[in-house]
Amino acid sequence: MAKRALVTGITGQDGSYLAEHLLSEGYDVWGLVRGQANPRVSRVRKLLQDVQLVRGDLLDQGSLISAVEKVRPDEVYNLGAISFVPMSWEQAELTAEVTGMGVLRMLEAIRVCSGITASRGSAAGQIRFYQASSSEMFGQVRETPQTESTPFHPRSPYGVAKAYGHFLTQNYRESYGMFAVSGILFNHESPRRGAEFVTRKVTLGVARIKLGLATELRLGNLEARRDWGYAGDYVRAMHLMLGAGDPEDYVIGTGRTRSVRELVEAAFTAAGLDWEQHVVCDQNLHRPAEVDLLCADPKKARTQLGWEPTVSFEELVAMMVEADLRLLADGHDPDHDSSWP
Ligand code: NDP
Ligand code: GDR
Repeated sequence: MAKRALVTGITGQDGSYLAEHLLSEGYDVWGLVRGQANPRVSRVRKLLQDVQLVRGDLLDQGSLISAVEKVRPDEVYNLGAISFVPMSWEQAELTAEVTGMGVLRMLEAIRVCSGITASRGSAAGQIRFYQASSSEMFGQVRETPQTESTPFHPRSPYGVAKAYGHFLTQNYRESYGMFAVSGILFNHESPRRGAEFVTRKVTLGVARIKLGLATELRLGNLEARRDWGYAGDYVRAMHLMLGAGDPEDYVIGTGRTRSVRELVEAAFTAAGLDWEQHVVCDQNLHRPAEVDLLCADPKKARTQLGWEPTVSFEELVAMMVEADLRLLADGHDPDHDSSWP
């Protein structure tokens, strides 16, 4: 019998890559979709024809119980979240509800559907749970590089909500013996990255300038440093974590850190442009509290899971610039329509 996976956040960047990976591994993949007429659902149907969809919302406990009852998954990947950090200051309560409390609701749905109580632990055949935790939990970092045991100091309502979900996942593992793991993933990008995140904003900006559709690109803090990798590599790590012998948490990243300025230089250079002619620094795009430096130590994932990233920073930037040049040349623009490369 094929294994069944239920993926929340199927309409997002990671949901699409994870679904493709699990399908290639022979899984029956179910995606949780929300809303009455969610426009992103048609993109999923086009891109991921073999994925089955089930309705549900991380804000609605009953809907998650119904989804778990219907799908009867072997594995649940909780990728759904309000994931754009600046939005978490504007809608802090919603972020806490979706990104933080949503984890509780999903874990409770699994617990209730599996008949697990404090006195009756999980039996064989239990549902395995993956939580999409984030390097944003490290925030104002206490050490570099960051490992599984680096203390958290989140700098945004998003980071705080992720820290809640992370500790709750550990707590359900310890309280109920659930196979619940947390992947502490550093920034990962792709041609499917949302246009609001800095990598995609830059590669789309470069493509617009190259094609004569724009002359400038407005950005915030160019000095922030991130450990950027390729999303296709990172979803493999999620799957490996749920296939491991024991439920443990892992840091996933490349171990190299670059500034936003270096990202900008690489992307403009890939298109044969001089970034200093086009980039405008805009104070309005700076954050109330910034995460200045992130750099992963992925040693545990390498030694215990055999996980390695395969795409370098330079290859990633070139891949995204090329994809956006093609997309815009074909007359599509993610800021104006819902096409998805
Ligand atoms: P995206 O922003 O691309 O996708 C977020 C997904 O969450 C969308 O499918 C969205 O669905 C869904 N969602 C939002 N609100 C709800 C809700 N109320 N109920 C159910 N689903 C909801 O994120 P990514 O794919 O980049 O990231 C996946 C996860 O990994 C997120 O949890 C993110 O916080 C985390 N993460 C991401 C990293 C990265 O670099 N990409 C790094 C570390 C962690 P809809 O279409 O309906 O809005
Ligand atoms: P991040 O990603 O906040 O790290 O969260 P983002 O790409 O939004 O920002 C990275 C860094 O770039 C700086 N920056 C800008 N960012 C954006 N979005 N737009 C700009 O114009 C701009 N100018 C400079 C930011 O200040 C920041 O320092 C991502 C999300 O995917 C989270 O969900 C995930 O948990 C973390 O990565 C790991």
